[in-house]
Amino acid sequence: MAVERTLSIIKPDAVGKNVIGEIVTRFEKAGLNVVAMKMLHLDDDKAGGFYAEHKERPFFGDLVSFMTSGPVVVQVLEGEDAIAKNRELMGATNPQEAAAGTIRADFAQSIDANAVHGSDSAESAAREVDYFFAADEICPR
Ligand code: RTP
Ligand code: MG
Repeated sequence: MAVERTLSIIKPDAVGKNVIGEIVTRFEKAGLNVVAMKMLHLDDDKAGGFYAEHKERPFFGDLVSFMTSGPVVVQVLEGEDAIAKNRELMGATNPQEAAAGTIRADFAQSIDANAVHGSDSAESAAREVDYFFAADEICPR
């Protein structure tokens, strides 16, 4: 399996619950390395551009409001099969459908306030990492 990079966001609900460290620990214990990390408070343009693929969806306005409601932590995770591994650790989008022991099952409230984002494909990962990080902000081990 190939070493990949994926973009992770700890969303405003999880930052507000003070579980940044608990979430990062799950990545580290699963063998994913944090190779870039920063805290940001997104504005409408930055959040809307990030979720541009969902612009026509009925939930887009709520999604942007939620993602700008407080600070987020954006990270680049690197490791074997990182994209799928991160999605597995996150659990289903709707926390009520998320498998026991996943981040969303343990920390998320609702389909809107669902604790984390993770890139869903190699193409999204490349775009999303570039969206938040310059090359010299990424520190491979
Ligand atoms: P994310 O992009 O945040 O990692 O989440 P995801 O891949 O699991 O889900 P996605 O389909 O990309 O949707 C992005 C975010 O939009 C909200 N959403 N609401 N009300 C709804 O039906 C609905 N569907 C999606 C969720 O907060 C989801 O994380
Ligand atoms: Mg998505």
